[in-house]
Amino acid sequence: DHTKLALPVGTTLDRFIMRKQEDFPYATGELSQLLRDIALAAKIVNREINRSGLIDIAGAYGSQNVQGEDQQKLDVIANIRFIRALRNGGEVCTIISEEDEEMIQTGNNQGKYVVAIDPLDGSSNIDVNVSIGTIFSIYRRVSPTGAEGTEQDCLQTGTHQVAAGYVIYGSSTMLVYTTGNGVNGFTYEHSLGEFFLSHPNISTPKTGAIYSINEGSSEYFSEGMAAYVAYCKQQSFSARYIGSLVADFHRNLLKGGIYMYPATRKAPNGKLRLMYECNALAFIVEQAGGKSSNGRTRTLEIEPKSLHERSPLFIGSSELVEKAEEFLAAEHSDA
Ligand code: P6P
Repeated sequence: DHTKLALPVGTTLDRFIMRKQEDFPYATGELSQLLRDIALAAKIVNREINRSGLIDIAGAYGSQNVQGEDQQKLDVIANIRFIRALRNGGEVCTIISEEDEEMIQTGNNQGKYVVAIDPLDGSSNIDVNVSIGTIFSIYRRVSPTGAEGTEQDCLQTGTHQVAAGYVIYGSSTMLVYTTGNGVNGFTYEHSLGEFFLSHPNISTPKTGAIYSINEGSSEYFSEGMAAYVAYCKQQSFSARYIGSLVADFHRNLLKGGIYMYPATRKAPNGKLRLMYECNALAFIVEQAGGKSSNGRTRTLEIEPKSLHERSPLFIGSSELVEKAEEFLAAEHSDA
């Protein structure tokens, strides 16, 4: 059998995908191709984001961008690029995107996969040069090939993901993903147009000293939520909240910590979307040894009811998530 080579740092993403495919004797290469299609779109979006500052300058003298086209918002551009890459790749029959109310049929009815994607989360941050990200989940379709994907194909629980990942467009651009055998991070070298393995086998610390939550909403926190935030302060944790989910998640994944977007009186199901934000990050964090829940139920086991449903999110170091769940449970037992 294949010796499970620990591929050296510096391996390209392409070689990594190829070598990992060899670990699956029956793999036919479609998922590998799909991952390559996503990486291609990420490179294109990365270039658009880096140019956006210039376009804005040009935009200051009218709404035209440097190509003389009508200036589109970056999340619209990212959505178009990822959908186009997935459509042209041929492996995906149906996409659900944060940017589109309805399922997107690619026309590849033989495609075996469905992708749920937030093409550019936190795009309100781009104008102020804060890191932003793409988040994606990949499922195998459950309906027979030869026809369009169905809502049932799209509304699978997170435990059915075959892969998930995110791109963070920050001080450097990284692609971090899992196919269920650990989490690996690749850093983009734009002068070569390649992603290189920089963070092999990411494992998140069991505990940490960082908590990420918007305390501007404290007036709307439940008792248990308020009690847990008070606990974090008693522990002298650092408050770190960038307001960009991928940036907050990525920092906590590497350093240890917890990100929370709770249910509040203002947002009874929280704000984040189950299918293309919570589930993807939950798969990644569990593969890295962390935890993710809605405060009570494991995120990956939440039964989706609609494409864009929201879910509260408590995600990060396992001991911090468990402690938050204890505080939230206490409020229910008192009630
Ligand atoms: P709030 C950005 O809009 C986003 O979807 C996440 O990236 C971020 O963590 C969260 O919402 C911020 O929301 O309500 O704290 O401004």
